[in-house]
Amino acid sequence: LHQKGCVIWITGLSGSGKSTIACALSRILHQRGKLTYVLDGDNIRHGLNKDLGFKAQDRAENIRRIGEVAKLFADAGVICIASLISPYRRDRDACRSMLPNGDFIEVFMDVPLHVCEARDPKGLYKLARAGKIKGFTGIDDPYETPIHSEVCVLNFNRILLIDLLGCM
Ligand code: GGZ
Repeated sequence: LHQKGCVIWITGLSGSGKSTIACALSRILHQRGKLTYVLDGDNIRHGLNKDLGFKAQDRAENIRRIGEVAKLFADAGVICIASLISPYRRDRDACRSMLPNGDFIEVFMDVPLHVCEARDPKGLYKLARAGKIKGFTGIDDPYETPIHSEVCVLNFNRILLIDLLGCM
């Protein structure tokens, strides 16, 4: 296998479509003969990171660990797709700085809160609004919008995705 690894870091609110795009991206790259691996925040919180909650410090540690694992995958020549809310700029930038220039591709799911909230696939926004989940991103916890992301996804469809990845 002669493939250079990298990290594609997908950030955005809950319900913004991070996992969907991560899966689609992985499938398309596979079809092109690339080796990929998806690290999904929500999944990893059930295993490697099951000791972590949602306070700023725990989110920072969640992101740090996933950043380290993603770097290992990239070192092994895998295109690692990390999909996490990763709400703090400094945590995302810390992951970026672990990789050589150009090997960390930040993808911002630029979906407004009201759209995510209307989707509410798991009913979590409803619970957050009712005060049954405290510190929910976008409701009573911050999300720091990326300023220098490589890719900004406003409206996801398969064609757009293929265009974006034309260079891979
Ligand atoms: C945000 C929360 C919270 C709180 C549970 N805030 O959309 P989901 O449901 O399926 O994925 C979200 C996931 C967030 O985990 P991450 O590892 O991506 O977050 S971070 O990068 O900030 O560490 C959401 C669910 O967990 N969830 N409580 N309070 N999202």
